[in-house]
Amino acid sequence: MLTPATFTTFTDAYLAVLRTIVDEPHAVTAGRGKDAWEVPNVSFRLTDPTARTPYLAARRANPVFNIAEFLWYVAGRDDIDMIGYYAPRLRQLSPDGTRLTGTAYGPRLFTPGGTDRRSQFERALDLTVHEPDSKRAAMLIMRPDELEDPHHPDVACTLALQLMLRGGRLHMTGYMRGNDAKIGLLCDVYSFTMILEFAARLLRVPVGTYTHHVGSMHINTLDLDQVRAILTEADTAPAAGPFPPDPMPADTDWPVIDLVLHAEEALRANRLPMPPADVSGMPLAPYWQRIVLLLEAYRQIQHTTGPVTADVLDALHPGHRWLLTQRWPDRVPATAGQPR
Ligand code: 5HM
Repeated sequence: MLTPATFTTFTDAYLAVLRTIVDEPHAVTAGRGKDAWEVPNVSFRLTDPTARTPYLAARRANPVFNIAEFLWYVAGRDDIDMIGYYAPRLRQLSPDGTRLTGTAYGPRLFTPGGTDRRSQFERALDLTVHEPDSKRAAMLIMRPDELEDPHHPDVACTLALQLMLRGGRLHMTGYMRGNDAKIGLLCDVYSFTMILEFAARLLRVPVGTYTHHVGSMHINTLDLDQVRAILTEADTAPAAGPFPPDPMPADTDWPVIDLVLHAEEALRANRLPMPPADVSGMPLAPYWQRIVLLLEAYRQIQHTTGPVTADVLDALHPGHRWLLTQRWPDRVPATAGQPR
């Protein structure tokens, strides 16, 4: 069998990867202050890359960070100001306290450069349009110069993302030198499949499959107990949901992203609240209005005290509500986590 194991949803792939490492680690690695259990050369394929969210209470995933990381990437940003607001731990990776290097894939993928003044993303999209069977639509992320300093705190873990238009559908392949299976895997597959879905909307073609190849798939030993709890929950607890699918609207384009980024910046700076009554007047599809409201919920968590307001929680995607309840139980009442 030369092609990877195939799963419909990311949840199934995530649990299979975690279980394989916990049950059959090939190596115990030490390095850069972290011991880890490792299985080298892991690959999987997702047939529905839009089913990208595992609803696992023990994982305590942060849906706000996931969407913010996608927005940070497509905005071509590398600043700690934006991403550190959603994930304070990333501040430690910044050599100068203001910018991230390897972790910031945005400038490498989305900032125009070179003699043609296009981004890698634009070139990859153009290739898939003008040469539909192209094998060249690869966007490179890790750079050779990142290894010049062997002690650099932040070297990109992703080597490349490749787009392939096949059978009328847009597929993506992600190639990573290393992936933290508990934390990074979930966030990386989330943002890469969002980039795939956005690219498919821009090209007006359906989303195909997402395939993930990783050189070193590992779990830090400090995370092993939590991973065992995640696996026990998957084996024994009733599954959360089901939550409705949430496809990105067909008319999503750069002006839509710019509007969402504008709202993101205002909310992060706590310039103004954005209650549903105001957001419903924004020229955005309900999907993107719900994303703005998720960022509003996070503004309340960061900048106010007390429970997140019911009007905002009621307007969210029920899966997002459920995840917020798991992550911030003291700020998001459990009843708000149930689909209504
Ligand atoms: O020593 P190294 O540079 O590989 O440490 C980076 C750690 O962050 C590894 O565990 C790597 O797998 C994880 N990581 C990830 O899973 C890092 C990045 C940033 O590029 C990422 N996913 N996107």
